[in-house]
Parts: sequence; C-alpha cells; structure tokens
Amino acid sequence: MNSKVIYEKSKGLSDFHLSYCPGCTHGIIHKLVAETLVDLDLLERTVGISSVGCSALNYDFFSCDMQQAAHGRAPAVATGIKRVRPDNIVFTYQGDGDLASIGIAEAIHAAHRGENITIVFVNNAIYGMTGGQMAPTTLLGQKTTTSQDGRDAASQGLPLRVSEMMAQIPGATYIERVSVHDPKHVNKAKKALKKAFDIQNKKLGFSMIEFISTCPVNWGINPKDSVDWAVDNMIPYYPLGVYKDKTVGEK
Ligand SMILES: Cc1ncc(C[n+]2csc(CCOP(=O)(O)OP(=O)(O)O)c2C)c(N)n1
Ligand code: SF4
Repeated sequence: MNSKVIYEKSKGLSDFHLSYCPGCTHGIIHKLVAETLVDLDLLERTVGISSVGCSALNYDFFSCDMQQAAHGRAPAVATGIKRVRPDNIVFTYQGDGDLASIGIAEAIHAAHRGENITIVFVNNAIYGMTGGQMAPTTLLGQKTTTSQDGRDAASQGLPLRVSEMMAQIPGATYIERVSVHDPKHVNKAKKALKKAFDIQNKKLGFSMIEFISTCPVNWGINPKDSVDWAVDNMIPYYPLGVYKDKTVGEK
C-alpha cells in the first residue's frame, strides 16, 4: 500500500534533539524559521548567528551554516558576515536578555545603519538560561529571582517595548511583533518571517520579528497555563502587529 507523507520535520532542522523544556515556545519558533528558509529556497545560502541564552546551542539545531556570537553581539557578527558575503542570507536568533539588555547597542546600531540582516527576537520576559532573573522586558509586578516582590516601575523602570523602539529608527525597514500561542498566530508568525527574509533577499534592508514566547520553568507555571499567561499578560503590554514597513512607505 502506498503511504503518503502529510507532515515531516523541516529540512531546515538537523537531527539533534532540541534542548528546550516542555512547553517552551523556542521550539515552535525554530520550526518556523527552518520552514521559512526552505519555503523560500534560501537554506543553502543562509548563515544564522546563535546568541547566548537557552538558544545558544541552536548552531546544532538549524541545518544551515551557523556562527556563535558572544552575549549581545550577534548583530555585530551578522553585520561582518553580511558585508563580506552580501549574497548570503544572515539572521540572528536572540532572547530578550541577549538583545534588550547587554546587546541593545548592537541591535540599535545595526538597525540604524540599515544592515540588510534579519533579527529573530524571542521575548519571554525573563532570563531563561541563567535561572529566571529580571530582563528589561519583565512585566510590572512579575516576580523573578531578582525582583522577588514583583517588578516595580519606581526602582526598575517600565518594561522595554523593543519593537516600538526599533520602529523609530530610520534605518529599519520592517518590524513586526507576533505570537505563537495558537495555530492561527503560528501561521501569522510564519508570514511575518517570510516577509522579513524576502525583504532581506531583495536587499531592502533591516528587519526584526519579535516573538512573544513562554518560559514555563522560570515563570513557575505549567506549559498550558504559560500560554494563557502570555496571552493574558504579555500581549496586552506588547501588542501584536506591524510596527514598521518601509516597503509600503514610511509609517
Ligand atoms: C558576558 C556575559 N554576561 C552574562 C552571561 C550570562 N548569561 C547567559 S544567558 C543570559 C541571559 C539569557 O536570557 P535571554 O536572552 O532572555 O534568553 P533565554 O534563555 O530566556 O532564551 C545571561 C545573562 C554570559 N553568558 N555572558
Ligand atoms: S528555561 Fe525557559 S526559555 Fe529556557 S528552555 Fe526552559 S522554558 Fe525555554
């Protein structure tokens, strides 16, 4: 009897087992990046830049060429690779601790210079890998190991809205915030990635897709409730949508 394959793992992912905790949405985001590169036929000439955080080992997970960067420096490494090899597709994969804290300067200046790269920015409102410290994106009132009474605006400032900030930078071409909490939003997130990589392929400049993501382990809630927590708490503060699209004129 002939069998028909209706679903298979993307060729953009290797055979390594992902190292993420149950309920962590890093895995879904990896799948979308991999599928998008395959769908656009870009995989063979893509170089990804791993950062520091739970996704640090993803140089093993993606099947394209990969390079590891020091904490926060992925956009600088991506800049170097892209300038030397402008026909390669270059993306960084960065958490909110990596991008919005130690690496905020590199991200801003890469956008400001209009580097023709794509940033995949994974915002889970916490430092996951190091055990749940407060990130710039931690929500007000959110308890972390370094904000044990909950984040307080008076002493720790308001959570940083990175997409809104990056959209103000004249050199940035495309900025969108997406979520992967249900199939409809997963499909939308994939469209956003497609748009970003297509912009880069057409040499139209800097793009960043911010993903609302979960960290059940450090949030201290189970995987199902983590998805609900992200919808109920993160999306109201970090609204989804396109923040900048220069391909249809300045906004
Ligand atoms: C120079 C330097 N400072 C600090 C660290 C410790 N460190 C490792 S991962 C990390 C934060 C990771 O958080 P995030 O980027 O949000 O990624 P997640 O693990 O949540 O996916 C920090 C501070 C480091 N590795 N290098
Ligand atoms: S610690 Fe958090 S971000 Fe890291 S893999 Fe586990 S759930 Fe994901």
